[in-house]
Amino acid sequence: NNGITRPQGYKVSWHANPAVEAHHFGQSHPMKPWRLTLTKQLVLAYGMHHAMDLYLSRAATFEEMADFHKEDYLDFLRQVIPADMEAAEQSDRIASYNFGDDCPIFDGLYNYCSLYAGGTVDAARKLVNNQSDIAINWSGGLHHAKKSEASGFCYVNDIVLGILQLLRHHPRVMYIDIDVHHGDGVEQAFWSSDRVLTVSFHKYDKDNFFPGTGALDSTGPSHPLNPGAHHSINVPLHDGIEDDDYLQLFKDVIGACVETYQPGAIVLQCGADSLGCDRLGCFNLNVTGHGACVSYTKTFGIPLLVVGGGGYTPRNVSRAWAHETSILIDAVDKIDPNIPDTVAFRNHFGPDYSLFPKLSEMRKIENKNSKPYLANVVSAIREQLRYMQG
Ligand code: ZLS
Ligand code: CA
Ligand code: ZN
Repeated sequence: NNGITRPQGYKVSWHANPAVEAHHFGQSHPMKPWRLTLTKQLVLAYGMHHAMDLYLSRAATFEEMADFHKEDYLDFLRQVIPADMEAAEQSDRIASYNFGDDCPIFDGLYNYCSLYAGGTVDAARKLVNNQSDIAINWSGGLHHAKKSEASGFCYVNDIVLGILQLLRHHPRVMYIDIDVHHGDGVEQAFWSSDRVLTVSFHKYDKDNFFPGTGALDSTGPSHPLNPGAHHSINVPLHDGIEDDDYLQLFKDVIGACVETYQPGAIVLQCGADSLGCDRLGCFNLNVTGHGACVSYTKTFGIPLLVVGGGGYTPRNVSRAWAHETSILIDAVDKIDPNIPDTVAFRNHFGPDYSLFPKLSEMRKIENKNSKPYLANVVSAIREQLRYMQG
C-alpha cells in the first residue's frame, strides 16, 4: 500500500499468524483459538485485506516476554508438557504458577503464547515507527496474565508487553478494556505508574464473577505520593446492560478520560464476551453496540493498538471482530450485512447468515443496571479525574 488508495484514511496493519489457530485448550474448554480462523475467513470474504497492510507475526522472544514476566515462570512455560499435569514432581510449581482447569497445559503452549504476544509487540512497534496509525492483533488481548502466574485462560500478558513498547515513545498511554471480565493483569502491572491510565468496563460481582476485582473505588494506590494514585478506572456493571446505555457510558467515561489524560497512544481490548448470547458473558450487547465503542475510540485520531480477548460463542466473536475491522479501515458502508456466499465455514452463520443478528433479543438477560446506578458511576469517575494530574 502506497497511500494513493487512501488519500485521507488511516493506515491500518493486521498482525496474525495462522499457527495460533491450531492450538487447542482441550475439548470442553471455552477458549477456542479457532474463532480466529472464522474471523479471518469473514475478513477475507469481504475483501478487507485489500485495505490493510498484512503482517505474519513472529514469535516474541524469551527476552521480549521477560520485559514483564519473571524468567523462572517463562522457563517453566517453555519446558512444561501436558504429561506434567499429572506428574507429582512438578505439582508444586504447576500450582504456584496457577496452571489447572482454567489454564491447562496443552501441546505447543509456549509456541501459542509467544506467537500471540509477538503479534501485539509487532503491532505496537508499527505504531511507534509511524508505519501504522491503527494496528490490529485479534489473537492478543489476554489481560489476566500476571508477572509469574497464568490466570483466566491467559499465560503471557501481550497487552502489558505492547504498552511497554508504546511507553518507549509516548509519555502517556491509555488502556481501554471492553471484555466482560475485569482487566486485572494490565491494571496490576501499571498500578503504581501515572504513565498508563487503565479503564476497564466489566461485570462486577466480588464473589460470583471472575476475577472478583475492579470495584468502582479501586482507583490505584491510595497514598497521595504514589504516582499511580487515581490512574486505574473501573466501570463495574451488573447483568444485562444494553447497547444504548453501554455506549452512552463508554462515551461519557472515555471522552472525559481522553480529554483529561491526553494519551499519546491508546490500546483497546475488544473482548467479545460482552456480546449478548456469549457462553460465559451476561451482557446484552449487539455486534453494532460493541463496534460503536471501537468507532468512538477511533474518532480521537490517536495511534491505536487493537487487540482481541475473550469471546466464547465463536460465530459471534468473528462477526464482531470482522465488523470492527471494517470500522477501523473505514469500510462499514461497503460491507454487505448478509454474509457472502463465498465465505468458508458459512454454515456456522446460519440460519440468518447476517453479520448483525439481534443478539440482544436471543437470550435476553434482565438488565440490572438502573439509570441512577449508571449516573453514579459516571459522576464518581468524573470526580476521580479531578484528582488526576493530566
Ligand atoms: O477475560 O471462574 C473462574 C474460576 C473458577 C471456576 C472455574 N474453574 C474451572 C476454576 C475456578 C473460579 N474462572 C473463569 C475464568 C474466566 C476467564 C475469562 C478470560 C477473558 O475472557 C480473557 C481471555 C471461568 N469462567 C468459566 C470458566 N472459567 C470455565 C468454564 C468451563 C470450563 C471447562 C474447562 C474448564 C473446566 C471445565 C472451564 C472453565
Ligand atoms: Ca473489561
Ligand atoms: Zn473475558
